[in-house]
Amino acid sequence: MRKLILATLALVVLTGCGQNEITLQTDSKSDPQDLAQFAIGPSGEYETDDFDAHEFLTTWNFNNLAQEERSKFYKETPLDDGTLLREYWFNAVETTIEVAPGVFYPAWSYNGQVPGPTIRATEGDTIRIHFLNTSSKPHTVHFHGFHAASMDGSGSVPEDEIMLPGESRIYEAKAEPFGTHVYHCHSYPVSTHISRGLYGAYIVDPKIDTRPKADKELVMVLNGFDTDFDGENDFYAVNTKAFAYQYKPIKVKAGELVRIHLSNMLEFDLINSFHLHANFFDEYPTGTKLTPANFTDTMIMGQAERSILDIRFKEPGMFMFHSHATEFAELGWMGMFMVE
Ligand SMILES: [Cu+2]
Repeated sequence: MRKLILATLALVVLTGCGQNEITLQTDSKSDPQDLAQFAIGPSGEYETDDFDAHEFLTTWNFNNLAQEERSKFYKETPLDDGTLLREYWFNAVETTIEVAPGVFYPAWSYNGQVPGPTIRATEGDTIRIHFLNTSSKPHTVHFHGFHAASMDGSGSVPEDEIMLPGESRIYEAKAEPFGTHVYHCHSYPVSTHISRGLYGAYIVDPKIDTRPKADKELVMVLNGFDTDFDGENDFYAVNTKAFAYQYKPIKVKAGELVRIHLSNMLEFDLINSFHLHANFFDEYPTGTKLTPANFTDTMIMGQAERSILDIRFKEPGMFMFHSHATEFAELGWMGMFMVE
C-alpha cells in the first residue's frame, strides 16, 4: 500500500505558469533520466469533494460559511473588558474521508472534517467549546495553551471527564499564550484518537503585534493516514488530501508577505519536516515570540510541534514545498506555490 502512488507510469507534467492546474499525462519518453525526474507525484483523480484543502488554508472561526450557517457553529460576544467571548459548537462524529485518489479512510472527526475547524482568537479572549460526542467512542477536546486542570480534556482529574457517546460538556479557557497551537482528542489510546483525525489548529494572535503585517495567511496541518491499520502511515499530506497543492498549486504574489501557521499532527512517525524550494523564510517557533528565531529553507518538526513561517517569494515561478523526509513527499506531502 505504501508505494501505491508511485506504482504507476502516469507522469506529472507542468503545463506552465499561466495555468492553475497541473495536468496528468502519459509520456512516451524513454530516456531513463527523463523518466526519473518526471515520474513523481500524483496520479488518478479524487472521486469526491468531501473536503476542500484550498478553502481550509484561509478558513478559521467558520469564516467560509454564510452568516446563518456560521451561527450554528460560532458566536462572538464582546465582553466589558474589551475582549471577545468566542463560542464554538464541536461535535465528534465518525465519517469516511478520501485521503488520496480513490483511497477512503474511516476517520473520527470534529464536525465531520479532518483537520477539525481552525480556532482563531486574540490573546486574552475567552474560548468556550460546546462539545457533544455523537460518535461511538469516548472523546475529548484537549487544547495546547494555558487552562485549568479541569479543562484539560485528558481525564487527569476527576472533574475533567472523558465524554462517552452521547455526552456533552463545555471547555473554557483564556486564549493564551499567543502563538500557533493545536487541539486534539486526548482519549485513550491517544495515538489512535489523533491518527484517526481528531485534531485541529488553534491560533492565538498577539494583542500587540509588532511583526510585519502579513498580506496572506495560510493554515497548514501536516498529517498522515494509516489506511491499513498496521501502525505505519501509508499516505502523508498537508491538510489531509495527498498532493492537494500539487494538483492545484497555491497562488501567491512575489514580494507579498505570506504567513504560514504550520502544525505537525503526524502520528507514528517521530519526525516530519517542511522544505521550501528556491526561497527562505523567517521562522517563529510555536509563534510565541515577535521576532523570528531562524532564517532557513528547511525545518524539522516533532509530533505536535508548531511554527509560524513568513515567506516573501523573490520572483515569479513554480516553487515546490515538501517534507524533506522525502518518503513522505513521495507519498503525498508535496505541493507547489505558484508565484505570480
Ligand atoms: Cu477521541
